[in-house]
Amino acid sequence: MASRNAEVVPLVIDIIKELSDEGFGGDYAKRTSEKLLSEYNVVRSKGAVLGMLRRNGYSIARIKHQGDLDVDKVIDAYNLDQYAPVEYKIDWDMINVSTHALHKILCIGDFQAGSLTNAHGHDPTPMETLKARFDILKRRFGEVYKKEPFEKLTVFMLGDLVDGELIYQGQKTLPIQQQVIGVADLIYDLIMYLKAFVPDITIYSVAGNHGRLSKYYQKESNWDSIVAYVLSLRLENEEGITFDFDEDRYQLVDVDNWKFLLHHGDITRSFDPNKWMEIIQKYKLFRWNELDAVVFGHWHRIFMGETFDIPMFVNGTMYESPFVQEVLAGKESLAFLLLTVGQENPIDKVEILDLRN
Ligand SMILES: [Mn+2]
Repeated sequence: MASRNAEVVPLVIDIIKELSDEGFGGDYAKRTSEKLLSEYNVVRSKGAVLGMLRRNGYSIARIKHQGDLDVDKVIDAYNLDQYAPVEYKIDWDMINVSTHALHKILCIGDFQAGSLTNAHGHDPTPMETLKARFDILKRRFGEVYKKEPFEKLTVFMLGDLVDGELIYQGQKTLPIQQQVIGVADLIYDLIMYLKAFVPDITIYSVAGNHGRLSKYYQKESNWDSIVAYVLSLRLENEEGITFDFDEDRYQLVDVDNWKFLLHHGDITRSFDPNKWMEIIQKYKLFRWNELDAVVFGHWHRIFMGETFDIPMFVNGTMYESPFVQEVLAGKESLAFLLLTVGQENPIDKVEILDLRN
């Protein structure tokens, strides 16, 4: 009977591969934990399964997408000594005019729903402010679509859907239930609107830092995950809509055979692309040759660049933040990215949906 974690990890990986071959959706960690007990008599909770994977540089998404993992090889490959130096450059050339526009990716998030403070001071009706911006987003999307219709849409929800409650001193917000219910309604409404244009929609979501339940960081308890989960249930029976719910803060998702790493983007305290890449490496999450593109939110500022030839995108926001404008001395982008999936490159066109008016 396998009992040490080192012996259990390969078992876990096999089970997850098996489950994804069988086409099961949903909660892989829970199913794996159940299967470990029933078939191998090994007791590991769902949390322990996730923890084991993380410590060994895996995630469920990665295992699902990487059929032929060799545990020992990968652990060797992630040796700390082997970090390559990080290079960083912006390559604006990658933003070309599209040749083919079948499949687009809409990046949304950083709504910070329910914050009573914005760059202009006190906002007594933040959900109304937000709704007005959602209306602008719908209009922009409609304009873009009319110019260049497409058949498939992927939506990346990049976290900070809510502003959270009591996560830092002096934070002024609507009660969390109003944030959660309000933003879930707005996103649901948006998805149904998008569906009227594009009948085939796939949605992925990662949780943000503002979704945490207190000022202390919790990896697994997050309001953004709850909003995403509720949305996945509400959209479950909608024909043409797939919501791939995963509570992991990292997701490696497959879009037309390109592998996109999604993360909220709060893995450093500064807007520094070199640091982001360094940390993605340090976390031993993925090897570079397994990634085709990286997408972050969090920084409220549209950014496009590349490292090791991997394109990287940071999305904008819908929220005029006093923190970004003053504390980070930055100018936020009240705009969302609409990316066109390419055939030769993961992305061969970038459109910016201006949400100002
Ligand atoms: Mn954030």
